[in-house]
Amino acid sequence: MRDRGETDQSIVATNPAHVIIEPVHYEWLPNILPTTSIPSNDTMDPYNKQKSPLRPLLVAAAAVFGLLFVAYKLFNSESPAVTVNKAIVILNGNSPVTGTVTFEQTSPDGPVKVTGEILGLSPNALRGFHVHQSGDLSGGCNTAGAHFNPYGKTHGAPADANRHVGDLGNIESNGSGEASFVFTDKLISLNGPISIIGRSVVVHAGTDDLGRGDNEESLRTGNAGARAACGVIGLA
Ligand SMILES: [Cu+2]
Ligand SMILES: [Zn+2]
Repeated sequence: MRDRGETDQSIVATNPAHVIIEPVHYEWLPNILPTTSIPSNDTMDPYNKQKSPLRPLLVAAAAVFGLLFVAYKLFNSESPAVTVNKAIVILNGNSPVTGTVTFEQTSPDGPVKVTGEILGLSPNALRGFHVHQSGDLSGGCNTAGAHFNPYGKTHGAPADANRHVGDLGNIESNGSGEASFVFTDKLISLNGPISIIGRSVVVHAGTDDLGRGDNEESLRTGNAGARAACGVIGLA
């Protein structure tokens, strides 16, 4: 009995199945269970986006929005259009003539309203009144250049189709040598490529014949004579 019992115990202790099975059984169980149960848990995990089928769509949408934003910024980077509504000229020169002229334009393509108060003129006279090419008065009114003529026309009256843009005709003084006037002109502009801003206004010592003088100078200057006063057309 004693021998048998000892033999039985040694057999049990050295039984390979008994030794191996126990540790293997506990190691495999947790390895198998998680891998088979993870997929359902994974799709419900909001922080694990690596496996989300929406991820490529989100990336594509972000890229499209980014490109649209850049394109929008590029198209809107041009400077905003500024409309000039009013300009002013202070007239002075080598004569007793002084004055102030304002130009007003309510829309960039609309007519311009011209308002003036000029003193020191000959009494009851018509005096040539023009926009000249340049605002450079460094040499007095003589460096203001010719009549502003961006279309290469000949000199004329304000109502003529053929006229310099700068041809504003004559102003008329009263018995005290003062001229107060308001008129509108459709050709001059404070805006766009032929704006008169930065150019000059000249009041002449003589009368503008409006191109009807039947001579060459009439079609250039209207024979308006010397330049009595001038001023640069500035923003008001
Ligand atoms: Cu002139
Ligand atoms: Zn002219």
